[in-house]
Formats: sequence, structure tokens, C-alpha cells
Amino acid sequence: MRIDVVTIFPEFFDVLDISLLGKARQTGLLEVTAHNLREFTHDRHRTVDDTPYGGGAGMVMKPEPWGEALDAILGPDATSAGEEGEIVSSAEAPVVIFPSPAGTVFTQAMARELAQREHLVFGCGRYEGIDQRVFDHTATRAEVRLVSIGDYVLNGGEVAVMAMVEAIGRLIPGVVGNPESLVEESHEDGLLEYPSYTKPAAWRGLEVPPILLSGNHKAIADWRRTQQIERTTRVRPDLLPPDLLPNE
Ligand code: 6GU
Repeated sequence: MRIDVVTIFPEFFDVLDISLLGKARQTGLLEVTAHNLREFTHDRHRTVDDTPYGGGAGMVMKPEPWGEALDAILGPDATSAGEEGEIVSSAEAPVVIFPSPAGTVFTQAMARELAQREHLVFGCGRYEGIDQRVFDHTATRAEVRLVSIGDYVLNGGEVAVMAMVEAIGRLIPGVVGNPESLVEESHEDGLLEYPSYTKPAAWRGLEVPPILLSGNHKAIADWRRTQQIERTTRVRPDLLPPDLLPNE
């Protein structure tokens, strides 16, 4: 998979060189490039923002540097992936994701879907946002999505992109060594994960639930399932599938 990130803080993404994803980058499973938006300006101050039309607080990111950066990444021809004016949406077309608190919420299902794509482009906004025409124009040559990582406000999209790249990257086949470890974790089956224990069997007066020492695999699986349902009901009832909702 190829991932391009456009940002005014490309150094932010240096940490992708370490850890699991760093290894995936070395082996070529994942190719991540961070592009400095200011490289696509032409004035002495490398200006990327300006005051909003209609007034209001804060600054808005200017469209021209974004247009040039996305030209460099997607190809200069605005119609390269479709007829002029057509909104492009196909499996091969790049997906351009703009992190935004005004976007649809990023989920494990979205991570799974995006992990299937060949080319993801992330555009990190700062200030009060990006000129709307950047989204509208990009939609003529790629699939565009505004995506939020939760109901709170960050100063810019960089931290959100880091979270999304990690969630998506680890789902690319071969990135996580043992694919089975991807199956039994929170959100993969719609429930939160069960509690885990390791040795010693007793620690500071706290004992591992005896069933986990029983060797009875069926009983252990049942216990874990019950723990998942109990935990999800307690902390995230919004996630419960309809068949597990408590009866009236
Ligand atoms: Cl994706 N961006 C920003 N700036 N703030 C956010 C967010 C994204 N998701 C939640 N808050």
C-alpha cells in the first residue's frame, strides 16, 4: 500500500520509521511519504493560510498550495481518473482523506475497508480548516472523505492521521506477524475484548480466574464471551448488537 501525507509538519511522521509499521515500510509492504505543504507555495514567506471570506476568527488554508500538492501526488490532470466534473469512486482510484472533526467517525470497519485500497492520501488541515474548494475539486479525480477520530477537537489533523495510519497499516496482510492476534481483539467482532492474564497465578493477593487454569477450552471460550458481553454492556452499550440487547 502507498500512503502520502500532506502536512505543514512532515517531521511529525518520522516516528513511523520505528515499531511494527517501520518494519512494514522496510520490507516494502507499506510505502509512506510525508510531503511538506509549504514546498508547494511560491512566496517568500511560504504562506499556506489567509483570512476567511465573510469574516470570523482564525485563518483558513489557501487552496493553491493544496491544489499543487495534490497534483504532484495524484497526477497533474484533473480528469486523470474520470471525465471532467465526474465524482470518481472505484477500487483502484486513490482515496483522499481529510481528517476533520466535522467528518464521519473512523471505525474498525472503516480501517478494514481502507486497508484493502492501493493508495491513500491524507491531507492534514491546520487553523480553522481548508478552503472548501479543495475538497470539491479533489472529488473530481479521487474518492474524498472527511473523517473524524472522535468527538473532541485537535489542533490539526496530524495526530488523527497517525492514529488512522496505525489502525489501517496493521491490517495489511504481513504487517502483524501473527494474523490470529488480529481476530480476538476489541471491535473485531463488534464487542470489546475479554480481560487477559499471564503468570503468576496469584499476584499481590489477586488470583487469575480459576477457569483459565482448568484446561477446559469450551468453558474458557464461554467465559471469555460472557466477559466480552458484560464489559461491552457496562462501558459501551452503544456497540451491542441487537441480539445481545437486554430484554425489556
Ligand atoms: Cl480528524 N481532526 C481534528 N483537527 N480534530 C479532530 C479530529 C480530526 N477528530 C477528532 N477531532
